[in-house]
Amino acid sequence: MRALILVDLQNDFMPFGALPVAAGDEVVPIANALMPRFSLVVATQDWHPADHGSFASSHPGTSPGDVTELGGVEQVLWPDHCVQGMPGASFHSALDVARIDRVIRKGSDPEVDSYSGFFDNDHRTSTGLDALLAQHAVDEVVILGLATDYCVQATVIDAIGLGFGVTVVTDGCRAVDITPGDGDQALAFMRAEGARLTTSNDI
Ligand code: VGL
Ligand code: ZN
Repeated sequence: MRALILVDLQNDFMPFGALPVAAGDEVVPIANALMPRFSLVVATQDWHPADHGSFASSHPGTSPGDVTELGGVEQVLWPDHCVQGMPGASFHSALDVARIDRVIRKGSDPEVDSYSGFFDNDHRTSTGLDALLAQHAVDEVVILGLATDYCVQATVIDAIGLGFGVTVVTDGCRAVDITPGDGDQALAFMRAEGARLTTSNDI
């Protein structure tokens, strides 16, 4: 059984959002086109408390882009984004949310970030996504969303580690690209780790 995982298709990661991903909105129609082909669609949702430790605003004297440590792991500091209940945390208004079977919220613990849809960045706490997929006898996941170089990569790598067959829909992903090329490098890394890269036409 195959499931579709949509990563963080939220307003704050769109070009008009607080943590903008260039052309991030272009992946929404791709998600909409693919959802009807899957009997299980899961969407992850970055869901931070207002004082989350990944926000530069939570660490006086720092700026977005600075690197620190959080939950015992390296942490890039971000602008405030995807604050629980705020419009920036909502899914893009054009996303066909009626086709989403389950939403997995992540990043709620202020003391550790959660890029992956499966585990917090310290790998100590599960979001429940693994159990949900097991319950539906899923052995293959198809993944797209935002952002390639952070939450997509982390979700893909955890899915591979958990034993799922993983396909990344490359035209359904866009990168933050703090350093130009980060997104391409992330795709190459995912492929090297065992992910299959394809385009939405081939799903
Ligand atoms: C993400 C940075 C911070 C993502 C989430 O969805 O890739 N990136 N929080
Ligand atoms: Zn976040």
